[in-house]
Amino acid sequence: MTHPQVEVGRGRTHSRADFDVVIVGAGFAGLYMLHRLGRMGFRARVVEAGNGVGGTWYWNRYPGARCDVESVQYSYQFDAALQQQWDWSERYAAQPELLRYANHVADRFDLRRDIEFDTRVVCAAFDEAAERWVIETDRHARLTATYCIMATGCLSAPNQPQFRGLEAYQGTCYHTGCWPHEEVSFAGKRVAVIGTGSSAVQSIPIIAAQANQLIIFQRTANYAIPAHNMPLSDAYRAAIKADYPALRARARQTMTGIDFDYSDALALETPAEERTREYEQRWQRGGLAFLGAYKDLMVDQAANDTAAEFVRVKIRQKVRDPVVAELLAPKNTIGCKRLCIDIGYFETFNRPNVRLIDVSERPIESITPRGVKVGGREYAADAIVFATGFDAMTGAILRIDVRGRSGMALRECWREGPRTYLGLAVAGFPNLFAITGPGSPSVLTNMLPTIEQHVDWIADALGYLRARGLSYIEASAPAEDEWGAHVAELAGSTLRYTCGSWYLGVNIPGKPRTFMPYIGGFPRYVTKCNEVATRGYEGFVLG
Ligand code: N01
Repeated sequence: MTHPQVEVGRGRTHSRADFDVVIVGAGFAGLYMLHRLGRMGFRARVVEAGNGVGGTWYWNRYPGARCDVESVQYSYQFDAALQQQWDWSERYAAQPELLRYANHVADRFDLRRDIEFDTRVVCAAFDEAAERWVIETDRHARLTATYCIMATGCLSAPNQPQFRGLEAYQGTCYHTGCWPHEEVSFAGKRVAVIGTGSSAVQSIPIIAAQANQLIIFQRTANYAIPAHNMPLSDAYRAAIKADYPALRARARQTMTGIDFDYSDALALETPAEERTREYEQRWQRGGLAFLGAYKDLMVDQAANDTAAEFVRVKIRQKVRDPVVAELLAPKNTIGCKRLCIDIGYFETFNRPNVRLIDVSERPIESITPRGVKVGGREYAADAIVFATGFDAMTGAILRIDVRGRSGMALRECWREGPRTYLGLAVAGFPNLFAITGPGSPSVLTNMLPTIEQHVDWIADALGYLRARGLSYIEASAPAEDEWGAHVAELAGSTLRYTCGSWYLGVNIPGKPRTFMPYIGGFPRYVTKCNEVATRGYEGFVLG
């Protein structure tokens, strides 16, 4: 293939790259990025490992998977007609509906023709001489592009702990993060679930209802707030649609980008009875807004203890066996790990076919050919479900061999923890962007608006460069250092360091302990991104 010579920034000429932009991943981030760039006339190509769109909702097909932000907000807002025409059926949409939505968006905006499915990017290297990215795939294809955008997701690299003996296990293994596409039935089976995070909390009640016997191996008990999921009425949907622009505007002003009721009151300045009433009201309403009850819950341990104890009391009321109830009652800071939203999770432990095995003191020794071994005892299982989470925030990017200037490996640059400017760009890696990368609010906010904000910012930046005949943008090292220090300073002021969460990378052996998301809240972050752009991409070097 021959490439015409094209003018690039500073009067340089190079042969034309295959694409202006290669986007890695066709989840909600990749789809919108492709749409935005297409509308701007950029030649963009998405490379996607799965054989369909949807990202998280393509892979996480485990029983009970659903969003924990209300569907009417866990949705795109970039297109008013889409927002008005799509009808969510439930308060928290289940995975099949979310996947239908992703497919609808791909079809509606005619995105599929620019997506290469069943293709995994294995390497992305910046060719300094030609000033372009060379992207290699597991199909031995080689694409070149001026810009490379990682839309690889924050929770998309499954964590499969390497238990001794796993390879000799004779039953069937599943991981919640890459569930089979065909129907899985646990009817009549003895099933083991390892892990009690959000994925386990969602899937355990459903697996328990099918299986002959279910054994859950819990290392750390988790807080869960009832979802009170329900079908949405036509009247409710109509009211939301009439209010959508205002609702979205209100959401943009909150720390999480979610329009719900945050109080400015302090737990420790509120009389105990009133506080309990407040917690009770939020418990009855259900969902993540529980932690919005008081402003000091995530910064003051004594304040946090009041909310934690409220939930522990609820767990003790729900679980009949006091020994099991005590094991299920978390002892750590509520909200330190991601809060779970449940549908009948704790009640499941009252079923006669369900057993809880505590592995907090005595870890799982091995997987035997017949099951799971703990404390010298084997628990037989026909199937094991690994609900063991993800190598979060950095895992999916680092599983690709990303190389910047002088062949510098991103894995090497991030050996002590991820370093980014705004979670969007990395010094030494020109023309590379991450959507919801480490150092941005991402997982602490509603992912859809957060994705849209990043996509819009990146698209605007590329438009800015093109309008000026430039084609080169790179985060400067001082800007990256300053941003990293700011992210770390804010994180240090909360209670988020008090537990071993995936936010900190503690769940992955050998991963550096760094609080990865930006904790300063959505409005503050957006203001900063806008200022950077308004000042001619301050902190970036353009050319
Ligand atoms: O993963 P997790 P997840 N031996 O890391 C345990 C999002 N999400 O897939 O806590 C024994 O939370 C581990 O134990 P511990 C959401 O943001 C959203 O459930 O490390 N146990 C933990 O119990 C969520 O936070 C939804 O001690 C081991 C579990 O496995 C994020 O994804 C639904 C172990 C992993 O929990 C991740 O959730 C699902 C070992 N060797 C997920 N290794 C929604 O509702 C790990 N564990 C939208």
